[in-house]
Amino acid sequence: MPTHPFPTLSADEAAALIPDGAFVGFSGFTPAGAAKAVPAALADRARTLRAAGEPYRLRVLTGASTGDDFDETLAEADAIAWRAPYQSSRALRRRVNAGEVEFVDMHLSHVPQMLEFGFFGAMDWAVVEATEVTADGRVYLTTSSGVSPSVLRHAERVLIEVNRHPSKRLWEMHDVAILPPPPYRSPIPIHHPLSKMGVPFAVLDPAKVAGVVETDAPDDVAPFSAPDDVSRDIAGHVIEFLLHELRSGRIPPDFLPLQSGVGNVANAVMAGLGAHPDVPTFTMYTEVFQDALVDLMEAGRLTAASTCALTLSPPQIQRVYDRMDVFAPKIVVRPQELTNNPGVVRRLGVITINTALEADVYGNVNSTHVAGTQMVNGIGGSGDYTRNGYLSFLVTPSLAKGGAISAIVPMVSHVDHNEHSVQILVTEQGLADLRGLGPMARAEAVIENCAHPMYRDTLRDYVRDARQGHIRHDLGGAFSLHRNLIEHGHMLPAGR
Ligand code: 0RQ
Repeated sequence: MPTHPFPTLSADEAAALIPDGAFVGFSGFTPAGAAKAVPAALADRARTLRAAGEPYRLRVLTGASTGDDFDETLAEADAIAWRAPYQSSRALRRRVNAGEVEFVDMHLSHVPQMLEFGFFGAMDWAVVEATEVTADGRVYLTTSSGVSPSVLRHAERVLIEVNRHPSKRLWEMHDVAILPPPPYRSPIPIHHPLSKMGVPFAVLDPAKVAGVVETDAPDDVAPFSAPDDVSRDIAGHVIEFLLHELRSGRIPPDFLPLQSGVGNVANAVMAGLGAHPDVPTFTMYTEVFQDALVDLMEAGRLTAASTCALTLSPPQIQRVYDRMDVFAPKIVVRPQELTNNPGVVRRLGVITINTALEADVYGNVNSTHVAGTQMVNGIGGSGDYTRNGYLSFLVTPSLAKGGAISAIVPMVSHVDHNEHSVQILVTEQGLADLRGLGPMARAEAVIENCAHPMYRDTLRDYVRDARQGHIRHDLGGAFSLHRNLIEHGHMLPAGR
């Protein structure tokens, strides 16, 4: 029996309320906590209306990426006109790169405050997943916080998806706060990953609730595959370096909180750190709590985690739900303007590990655009952390596409993290510690330690023959590897 006074709607009835062109904020930070029933119904509505010759395309804002049943479904139905701030869907990526969807690639920490400042204009609708909504407007969020508290506050009308599947005890992990606009901001009272500063629910004006859609489904999170040799080698270099820093006293004996991006390399690093006998127990101040962390927390290796989302495959989230007495006191789920807050990341001294697509010999990093033009996913939270980390690692395999692509290039074809933010670059070949190095010493460290041997001569020649300056570049040849790739399918020059 519902405990709220709001009308219960079918997903189709809910979707019918949202008009063409609406600006809609959805819950979801990765597939965790994403709205599940209404997006599919919106995609159906778009297809039906298009068949009748009527347009139906929305402006879509979420916390970060979502699952296949959200972005993929909406993009396949051509129901998205504008999208921010991050995505990881094949169909949506295709439309973004074809120029059919306007995509705004943003630092995730900026999203809530941009809503608060009015930078996106008025938000028409919010669709947010919850375990419960109350008559007085408390919304108990599910497996992510993301941008949900902000869209609930700013949207003119709201639909709540009440999902029966997640544990009703998730509220014990949530800490919701929205920063007021400047100039009335006080210091953020987060001094430890488990500090709490808000309340365990989001709030809205109950008069805005148009209805509740009931669901009963887990998040669509795929389990991680076992790390491959390349991921294991990268993880090995990161761990060896962290141990060296610990022994040298540059990391305090009780360690510092860690952040790691999504993906198999990140998972391999975390699993490797947890298994290493010389690494002390540690904490995390991160945006995504992934599968490997459940094991580490159960084993007592990971003692506390602050996150924006519990991005866990169904078996792993079930383990959390089955032992809430163990997990709830050790995890805080926060909105993204706090998990990714530059000031807090710097205050806590977070060690950050994120993934690059390509890096140049001077340490600039491209995490988003293949050959400078083709969007992959977006910058996500990697910039929030990299710029402000105590130690900031960027990791990548040295080769892509069977060696046709070198991840180390003379000049990146797009810049997400510049040389001023990137401290340590790691591939399976080795690690370049760029701290305190000028451009020429950086180039040597990156080429000799990180580039794949088959590309080293080409990169050495580039630097040697480039125009003398503080940074050596040949503006005519800086993208010759990218040009080779486009012209004959391989970055190496003909004959090498
Ligand atoms: O393509 O799948 O077709 O083979 O890019 O590469 O090696 O599988 O690595 O899945 O970790 O993705 C940077 C995209 C890496 C991701 C990026 C091709 C490669 C493959 C994927 P295929 P891998 P990953 C936390 C922080 C930015 C956001 C971020 C990302 C595909 O990590 O989006 O860090 N990061 N957020 O073959 C052409 C190159 C290439 C290349 C790899 N140089 N040129 N293609 N590929 N390097 C998350 C949140 O913010 C929520």
